[in-house]
Amino acid sequence: MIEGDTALPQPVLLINTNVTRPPVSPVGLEYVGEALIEAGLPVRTLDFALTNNWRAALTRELSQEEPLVVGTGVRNTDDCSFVTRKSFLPWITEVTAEVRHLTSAPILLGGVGFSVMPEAVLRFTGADIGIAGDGEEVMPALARCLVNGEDISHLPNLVYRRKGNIICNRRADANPELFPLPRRHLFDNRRYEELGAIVGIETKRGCPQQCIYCADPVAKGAGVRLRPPGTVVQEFRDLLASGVSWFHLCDSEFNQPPTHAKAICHAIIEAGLGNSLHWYSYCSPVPFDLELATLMKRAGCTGINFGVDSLCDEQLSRLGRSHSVEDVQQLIDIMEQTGLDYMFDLIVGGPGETQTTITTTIEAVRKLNVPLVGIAAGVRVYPGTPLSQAVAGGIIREGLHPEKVNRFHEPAFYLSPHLGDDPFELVHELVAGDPRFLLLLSPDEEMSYNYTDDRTLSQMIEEGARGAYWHILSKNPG
Ligand code: B12
Repeated sequence: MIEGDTALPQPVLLINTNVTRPPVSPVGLEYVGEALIEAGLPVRTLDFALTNNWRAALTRELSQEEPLVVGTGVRNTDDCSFVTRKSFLPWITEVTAEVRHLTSAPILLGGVGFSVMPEAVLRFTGADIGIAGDGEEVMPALARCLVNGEDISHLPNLVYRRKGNIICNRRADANPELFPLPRRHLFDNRRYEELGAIVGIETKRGCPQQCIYCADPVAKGAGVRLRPPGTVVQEFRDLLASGVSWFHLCDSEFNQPPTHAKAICHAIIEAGLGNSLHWYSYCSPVPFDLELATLMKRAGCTGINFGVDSLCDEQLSRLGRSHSVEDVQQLIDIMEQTGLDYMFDLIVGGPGETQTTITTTIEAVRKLNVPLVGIAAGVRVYPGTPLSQAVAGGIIREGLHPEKVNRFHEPAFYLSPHLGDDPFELVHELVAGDPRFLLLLSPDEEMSYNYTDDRTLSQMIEEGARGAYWHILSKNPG
């Protein structure tokens, strides 16, 4: 409870704005909401993904009781596809304006998308405050300050407006061992599963890898912070009890570090949950071994998405990856022995990529008989990454789309200028209709694996398909 307070403070309103289909459940909002409840602060929720008329729902909600603050989730800034470059920020701005029209409560943003580029998002959307990075510790502290009318400028992770400027406070990564146990009752996860979502759950936070393009160390921190396996198992149990059995781990890479991944699998197996759960995860190609793959399978893992990026060693090293093509060959052997379904994600068009390196990669996919491969052509340039630093430092001058990457709210991409006149045609020619290749295109294009409002995927889900979206698409007869 808030010390010295007897009357219950106004509630914090948390809104899920992630409305694309198939849906993705708002795990981040649940985690911050549960931290508020644990601190004795009342929480109300509104889920635009599960309502037909978001304006009416918002008006109804805000006419009931003035909230302390309106927390609006920014799960994605855009779809990260070079082809579509669909930004979600105009949508968040529209929501922010409507909230502003209906209440004088401050508008607070947060979420993984927000954390990738907090300053740009706060500026663009017109919101008042944001939390960049972990929300569990700072959210209750912020709410307390707002209840007591205290200054917020000392709080870590806050981004806020002062005298026409945007101030970004220092980042402080929280320790998941101190988080309250998420009970996962704040949003309707069961309804999400009915609509084909695979419900998110974390076993750790942060990513120590140095991939030059990746936003995960920016949004989540480069230091890995582990959750105790017992609390992860309890969260699985609670979700199972609420009728959910399909999951996607929200770790950047489940196998970083492998010791923790194994400990999580052991805990699930020992709790007797291995046969009740179906879960998917992202993994990096190294470190990975047969013991881990076997444990993952026994613990209910149904499929793995490996961030392989390229099957050309020189390109892997330019992307800052620590694995080699030989490592990937060993990985394939392990996966074949275990019989777990998997896919590889590739990135085409990074710095130094040429027609030759792409051809080498696609040929290796066929030679190694990789069952399913997703290709993203064009690399998203995120602020705070080595790639964006190379752009800012003038090391990279060509290949930028748009040509000037200075307003990060517009999705900006790098595509190697050494790929001929039509890099997309080149990729199409190389994959030549081979159904094992999915491409990051517009959601409804043939072979696309852009999950934001993909009708084929939604249709397959409506007909009963379940699982990770790549897994469902891999079974698409068309
Ligand atoms: C797992 C995952 C998926 C799974 C989701 C499965 C599931 N059930 O969750 C799948 C494969 C479906 C997927 C799809 C997509 N994904 Co994805 N995904 C992730 C991943 C790995 C985890 C996201 C997550 O839930 N994290 C865990 C939660 C707890 O973290 P969090 O949201 O940050 O929450 C914390 C704080 O931010 C804060 N917080 C959260 N919400 C709020 C709200 C308020 C008001 C406040 C104050 C605080 C707050 O508190 C939380 C606890 O500390 C991230 C990368 C990463 N490592 O995070 C990419 C990531 C989010 N995805 C990304 C993208 C691009 C997509 C797609 C658009 C790809 C596509 N074109 O299809 C789709 C979007 C689908 C959709 N409708 O959202 C990008 C987004 C980048 C961006 N520019 O915004 C990321 C960052 C990957 C990357 N590095 O590029 N994804």
